[in-house]
Amino acid sequence: MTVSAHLELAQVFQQDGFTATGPLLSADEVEVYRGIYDRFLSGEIDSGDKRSDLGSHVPRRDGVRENITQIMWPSALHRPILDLPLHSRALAVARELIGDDAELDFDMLIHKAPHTGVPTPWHQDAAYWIDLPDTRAVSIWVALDEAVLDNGCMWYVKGSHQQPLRPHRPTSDGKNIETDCSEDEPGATAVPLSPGEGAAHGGHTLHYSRGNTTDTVRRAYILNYRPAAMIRLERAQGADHGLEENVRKVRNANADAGE
Ligand SMILES: O=C(O)CCC(=O)C(=O)O
Repeated sequence: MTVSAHLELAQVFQQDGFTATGPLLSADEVEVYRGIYDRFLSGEIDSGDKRSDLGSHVPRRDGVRENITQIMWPSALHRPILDLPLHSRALAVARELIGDDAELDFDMLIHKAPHTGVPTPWHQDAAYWIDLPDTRAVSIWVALDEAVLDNGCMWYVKGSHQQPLRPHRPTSDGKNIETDCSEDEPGATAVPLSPGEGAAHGGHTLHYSRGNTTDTVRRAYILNYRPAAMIRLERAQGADHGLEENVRKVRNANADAGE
């Protein structure tokens, strides 16, 4: 990408609170990530209690393991991911968008199986996080499948990053949070993506995705960045998005299994 294209990306991000990033992975690279992703989904790569159902506020359909599978910290659970190109490319984009001091805060997988039909509730990521003096943050959502309206491409609300954080309440199962918003909200914009393309949003940007009502999977790899000093501050307060506790449990389970 050229210098002016990066500048433009940063301007759109500042103005709207989100921006499409363009392609971050080639078709061949997408295949490699899909292979690893499916090993996580099948359980071949153990994710311990880092795996949860982001859609557990809705009863599960027969034969569906989770409504929305969320796996935190794939790069810590399976280190070879860090030798693949996405982390360095997404880091370069994050630095263009929020500054040269950006580092990876955490990564995650969010998957919507066919016909699960459960929307990701409207929320602002900052409502999940501890308060920090420097609120710069960016989340880069990378599609590994064609992401369209009916399988749950992301929606963002333009300009919502400049408004105060909305009140959030727990979802009905108490495991996640949601806020009042809808696709009719002024500025609400769907961002369909092709496999390998990304979209970036800030920590205060309202977002959501529809449920997957199609025959195909919707796999996304998500990388979150914030200033290195703020990550240190988070960690000092014990906020690591589940890294230590869960990695320790998986390591212990592997040791128990004789690995
Ligand atoms: O993939 C989704 O449906 C939701 C993603 C999300 O909430 C996020 O990336 O912060």
